[in-house]
Amino acid sequence: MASNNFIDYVKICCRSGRGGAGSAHMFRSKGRPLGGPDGGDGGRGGHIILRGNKQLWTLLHLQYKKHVIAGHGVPGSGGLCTGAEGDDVILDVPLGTIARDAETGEIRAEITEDGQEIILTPGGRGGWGNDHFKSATNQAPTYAQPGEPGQEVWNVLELKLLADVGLVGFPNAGKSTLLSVVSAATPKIADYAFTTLVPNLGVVGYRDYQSFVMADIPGIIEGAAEGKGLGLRFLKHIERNATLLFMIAADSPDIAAEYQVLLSELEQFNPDLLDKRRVLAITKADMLDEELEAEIEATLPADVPHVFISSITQKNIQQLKDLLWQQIQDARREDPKPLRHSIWAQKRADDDADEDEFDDEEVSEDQLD
Ligand SMILES: Nc1nc2c(ncn2[C@@H]2O[C@H](COP(=O)(O)OP(=O)(O)OP(=O)(O)O)[C@@H](O)[C@H]2O)c(=O)[nH]1
Ligand SMILES: [Mg+2]
Repeated sequence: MASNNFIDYVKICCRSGRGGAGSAHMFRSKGRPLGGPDGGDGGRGGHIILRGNKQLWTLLHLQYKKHVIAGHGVPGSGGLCTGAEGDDVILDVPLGTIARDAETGEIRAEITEDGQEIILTPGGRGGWGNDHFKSATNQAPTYAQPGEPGQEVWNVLELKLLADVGLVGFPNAGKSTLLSVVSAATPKIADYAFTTLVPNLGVVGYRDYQSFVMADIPGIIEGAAEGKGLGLRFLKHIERNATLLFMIAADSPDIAAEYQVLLSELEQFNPDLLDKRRVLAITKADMLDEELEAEIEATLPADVPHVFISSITQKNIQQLKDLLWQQIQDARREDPKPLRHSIWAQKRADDDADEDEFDDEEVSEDQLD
């Protein structure tokens, strides 16, 4: 994934089409001088429609699209002819896109499924022709309705990735390395802080050709809620994840304290994040001997399942997957809907059949430096 092409926020002015006016036409023909009203209705104005597209994973294609304008409806005409509808504009967006009114912040649409269509800005209704208004006391109305005007609304489209597991940790904890080892993703990895600047997604192959989606987001540091480091803006991408995998390096001076810092930053961003299922991974465990591991284990928080892993030696990677899978299944049982439509899951489910040896994949030297 080209990292600088990840756009998760765009603001667009949407102008829907005006409805066509109804016609006030009177029927006339030889032998029927008083033919009566036969004005047709105007066509409705064009809608602006959001459509889910699982092939997309960013809003990049909308970045420079500031105005979207739908067509106007055509007025009705004599002979009870209804005017044509205005042309709709369809905006394809990735799954997980939310549309808000830019002024009020009100959520107008949320796209979670491929092919799902939601009218974001409805076109104006077409006016009724005079035929609708004839009655016993007014058999030849000369009145017809004008078309309804269209709407002009500034909308914000925001993408919140739909993944099953979100990686949370300080910079350099080894998040991207883990993603590169368990999935086919190739995130940038280096031994300096903030290597990852935009989220990366990877599909993790699991036993029996199953898979789940993991999202690697930029590292969080103490004070991120006040804007330190890259801030918390990327945390929105784990808001809809079923499970959070906290990752803390084994060489951290105080693992329990670091865990608390991460929790409190998450809470400041959105307290609901604390209701999610959590797993704690102590990374880089290849640097520990058994004695040290036991010593660290005694200090770990009791309220969260933990596992010592090493992405480099593959230590406990399968155990970690088992643990995550179990949590994902539990979460899906509780709330089956939102995570079923993961962006890549569908695509990779087909590919997975060819990848039996996926779990045993060796980490290549290139991936690690
Ligand atoms: N010894 C050892 N080193 C590791 C392991 N996993 C990652 N590293 C090293 O730790 C450094 C940081 O790894 P990254 O995966 O880039 O860390 P990150 O958490 O993605 O960091 P940011 O993107 O900056 O937030 C790299 O030099 C990796 O080679 C591991 O299991 N064992
Ligand atoms: Mg990284």
